[in-house]
Amino acid sequence: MKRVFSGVQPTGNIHLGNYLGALKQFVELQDDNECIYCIVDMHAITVPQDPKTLREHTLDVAALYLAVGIDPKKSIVFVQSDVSGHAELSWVLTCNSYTGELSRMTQFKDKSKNKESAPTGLFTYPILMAADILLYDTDVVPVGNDQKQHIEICRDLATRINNKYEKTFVIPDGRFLKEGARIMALDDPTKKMSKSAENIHSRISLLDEPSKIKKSIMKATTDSEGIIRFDVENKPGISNLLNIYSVLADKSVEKLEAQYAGKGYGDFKKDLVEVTVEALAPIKARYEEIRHSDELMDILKEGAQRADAIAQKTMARVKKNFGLGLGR
Ligand code: ATP
Ligand code: LTN
Repeated sequence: MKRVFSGVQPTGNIHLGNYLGALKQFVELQDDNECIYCIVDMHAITVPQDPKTLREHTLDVAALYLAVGIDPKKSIVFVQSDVSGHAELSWVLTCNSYTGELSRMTQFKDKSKNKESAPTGLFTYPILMAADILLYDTDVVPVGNDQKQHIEICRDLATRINNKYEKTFVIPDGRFLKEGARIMALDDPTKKMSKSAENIHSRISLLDEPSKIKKSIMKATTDSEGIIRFDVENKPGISNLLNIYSVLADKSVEKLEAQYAGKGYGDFKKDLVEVTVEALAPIKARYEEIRHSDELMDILKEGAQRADAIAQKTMARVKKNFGLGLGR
């Protein structure tokens, strides 16, 4: 059995992109692997957060994890800040990293662009992420393509430390999404669907009402050709919608093209609204059931205890190999 670890930030608006790109894989992996899924609230505070909202969003993501099918009997689900090893290991890794390699991270460059000064946490974000992964002797990290650089720096840090000190860490592999599986924004299909985009119709959030889903899909940008054909280059809008339809209805894009031959975008979109509402309804129902329950709190508490037991073992090994503490 391989150990799988991944995390999602509690920043609200979990959307179809997050679901199809990340959460769906999490669910599929739990049958054949030992999975640990985290809500990375300490990553969220790399940018300013309102404390109340942050906690609500943390519980929202936790409930969504369970609602999409992550099973706490199979997987460990917990909140990052509930296990102190993340912050501890992060410091040890920080002392073995270079400002040069962190400066090359595109996420940092993007997020600090045009700012006079950037928060240090934004700069060291990849180190905390490496700590998340290495703390659990992780073999596989399922993430979106945008995280490739972060996985690479995690592997570099682990290799560097293993070469310098006794072998301390397992070197993890990223499990990246196929390029085609990236869900694009509905209003601008050249950009990825994103939590932070201002236009709410650019995304479909997992908890959107049917009327909102309808509006967003009917408004989605297409092209003037009027033919339902998959062609990302020339028809990014309709290709994105075909992609969404295909995964939600579990039908191949070719089948859909055949099914909609001679039909217009209006018909296609109407059906996609139905497919989407139907796919999200059980997720929403389960979410409502569990979001404010004691069950959710119990699952997260138990998850943190199980995660902490693994984390403590790793930290004992790290401290021994680095000569930290009393050594007993
Ligand atoms: P933002 O949209 O504000 O940049 P995010 O949606 O990427 O944030 P994260 O918490 O960083 O939010 O991502 C959670 C997971 O969802 C990651 O594995 C990420 O790669 C994946 N993901 C995010 N957006 C998409 C998308 N449009 N298509 C596919 N996967 C996505
Ligand atoms: N940076 C990731 C979230 C994240 C993560 C992790 C993913 C934080 N720690 C550890 C995998 C493993 C993101 O923005 N998607």
